[in-house]
Amino acid sequence: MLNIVIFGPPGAGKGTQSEKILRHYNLAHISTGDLLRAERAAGSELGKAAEAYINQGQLVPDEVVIGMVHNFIAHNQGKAGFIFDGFPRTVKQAESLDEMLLGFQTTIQVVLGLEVEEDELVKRLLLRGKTSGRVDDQDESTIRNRFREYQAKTMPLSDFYKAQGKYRDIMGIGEVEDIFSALCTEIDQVKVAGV
Ligand code: B4P
Repeated sequence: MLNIVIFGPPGAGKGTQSEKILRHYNLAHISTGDLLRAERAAGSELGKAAEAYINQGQLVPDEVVIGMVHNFIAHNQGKAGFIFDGFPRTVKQAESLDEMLLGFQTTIQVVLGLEVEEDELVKRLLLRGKTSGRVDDQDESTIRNRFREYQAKTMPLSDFYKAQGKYRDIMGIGEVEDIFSALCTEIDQVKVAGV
């Protein structure tokens, strides 16, 4: 199996690149952001609980997200692999993911970290906010709050995966196709090495 984590701050292009990677490598896509928004649209209890966190730019509690991901993996066995987009976002989530995958006799092969500076991210998210209808993309203070959450809780994950020898930095500024090609180069190296 080929299991990839795509990592980076809000607006770095995780969703954009995941769509391309999953088509190219025939993977199942787990975007916790999309799953949470679908729960909210369906009006489920989980979606209602998540809404306030998302709208304030905070992370949703670990146990909610971890349970959701476990269900997704269990219902998507038999795929060539998974691309994890926006998950894990805390060390607790990363540890749970390692355990979960072990239970399914597989592991993460590579973590691709998209590097984009904060001012560019704010521009991208405010632009998306004009058309996406996403409350968390509408104003700069919520967006800056998402960055604070990222710095405090998600950034430490890069060290977690560096310690496992799985982390790769990729420049996330430039043409979407060029970034995709840089990501594929890293993925192909891992595939050739048969990690
Ligand atoms: P997500 O849905 O994961 O949102 P994101 O980080 O904003 O998006 P992404 O980085 O994928 O950006 P995209 O490609 O779309 O999370 C939303 C919220 O859900 C979180 O704040 C949190 O509350 C909650 N949540 C989700 N997962 C969680 C978890 N595991 N634990 C706890 N809470 C969780 O790109 C953004 C924009 O940039 C797009 O408009 C795109 O067109 C543009 N863009 C992309 N690449 C570009 C490029 N190269 N150049 C110019 N623009 C580009």
